[in-house]
Amino acid sequence: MKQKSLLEEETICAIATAPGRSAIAVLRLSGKRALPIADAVFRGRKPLAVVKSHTVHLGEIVDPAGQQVLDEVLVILMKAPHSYTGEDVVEIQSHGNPTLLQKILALLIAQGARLAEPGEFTRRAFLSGRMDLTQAEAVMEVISSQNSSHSQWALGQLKGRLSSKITTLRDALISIIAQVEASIDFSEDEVPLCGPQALFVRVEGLSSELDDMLADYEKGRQVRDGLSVAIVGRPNVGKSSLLNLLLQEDRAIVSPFPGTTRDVLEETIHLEGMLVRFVDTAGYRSTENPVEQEGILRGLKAQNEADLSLLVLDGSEALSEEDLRLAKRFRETNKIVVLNKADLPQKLNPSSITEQFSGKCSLELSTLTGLGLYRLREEMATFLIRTPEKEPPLIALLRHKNALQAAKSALRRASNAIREELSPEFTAIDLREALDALGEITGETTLDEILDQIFGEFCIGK
Ligand SMILES: Nc1nc2c(ncn2[C@@H]2O[C@H](COP(=O)(O)OP(=O)(O)OP(=O)(O)O)[C@@H](O)[C@H]2O)c(=O)[nH]1
Ligand SMILES: [Mg+2]
Repeated sequence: MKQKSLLEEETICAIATAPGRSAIAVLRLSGKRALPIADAVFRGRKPLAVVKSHTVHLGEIVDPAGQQVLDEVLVILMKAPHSYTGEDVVEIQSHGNPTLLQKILALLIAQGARLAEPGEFTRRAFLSGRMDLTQAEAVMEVISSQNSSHSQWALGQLKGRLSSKITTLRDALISIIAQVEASIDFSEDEVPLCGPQALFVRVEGLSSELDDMLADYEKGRQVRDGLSVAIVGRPNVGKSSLLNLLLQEDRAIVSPFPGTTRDVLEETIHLEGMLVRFVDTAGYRSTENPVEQEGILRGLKAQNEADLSLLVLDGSEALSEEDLRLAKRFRETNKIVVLNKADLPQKLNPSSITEQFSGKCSLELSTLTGLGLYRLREEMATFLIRTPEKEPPLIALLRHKNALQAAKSALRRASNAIREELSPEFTAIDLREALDALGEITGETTLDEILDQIFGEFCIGK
């Protein structure tokens, strides 16, 4: 990605709507020459150069070379600085035909516009100060969100929930730094300074605010990534059959041969309005086969990361060594034991199994007849639906978590320096490091490579 100054010289264009046929599609132009470029191909009642900002105009797209009319369009004009990018922006609403769109795009490029890179419109919005980095990231989150709590969270971030929190923290930190730096340059007789004890309390106060935000990360991650349920158990108990039953489709291979599933298989379904990712895993057993061993390891990893696990047993058989060994690997509370094959004569009893396996509950199921499915769905929903938080979590992105942790370590070093009564220069260095780490979240101190990475994940046209 080029430097800011060069970037701003160029006018960019892109198709902003999804590929394929649609009733209407949108092409976007942004930059210093957006108006003249659009005027060269647009024939309306008046040239765009003379109309007011934030107005809509009906007209035609005409190839300036042969004067051929390509389409009837609506053009929306948003002049700098009151536009998404902060630059002059023209949006062309044409008919949603891919060939036609490519032709209009080619006309804009022939007039001097350049095809935008992924996320370049939003990057310009960030560079011109229309939004900070957390808000730019939120744009992508709004587009990619798959459930209502994720989109609500993303919208909050877009409106600046996280930015304003980080700004408050940075302001508090700047005021502490000012105190420390004043104590380097002046004596207490010259300016009123707060003593080391008061300084220590202020740094610790900030540090505990960072702790609160970090504690929210796991909740935030769940809001963003959705919930996951791992289906685990020894071979042949019916895990893949259960996945197929939940999905109501023949997704995973089912066979009477133990060791059929070798890799993790993931599919998402709606459960009481929540999106839940179900992960079918390889049957757990001792094996010399390296492929199967790898599959089992992946299954255990999925189980560790899952919000809930379904430990599947074969109710028609006595408990085996493998059932018992696997049960030991579980955290106490996050499993439901499923006694499958309830259509066959039973050897296991649900209530004694719940006790023995310290699970949340045990229930009988037959993937063959569907018996017990309704209750299983109910139990999973009760487990997974938590009372909605009054305040959605502030952080959900790993990048934010890492920066907060870096800020926190720097604050810890600053606290130690104050407690040990080291020279204030040391405290000032640590506090400045914390300030930079917080600035990375909002984009004040973010390296170009990181910006490239963030905006590179956007779609073209956004
Ligand atoms: N009678 C009966 N048979 C079942 C039931 N569920 C699964 N089976 C049978 O049990 C066998 C194993 O089923 P799978 O779903 O492949 O078992 P799995 O746990 O995924 O096995 P691996 O992938 O080898 O770990 C198949 O022959 C299924 O038809 C059930 O509820 N009742
Ligand atoms: Mg299987």
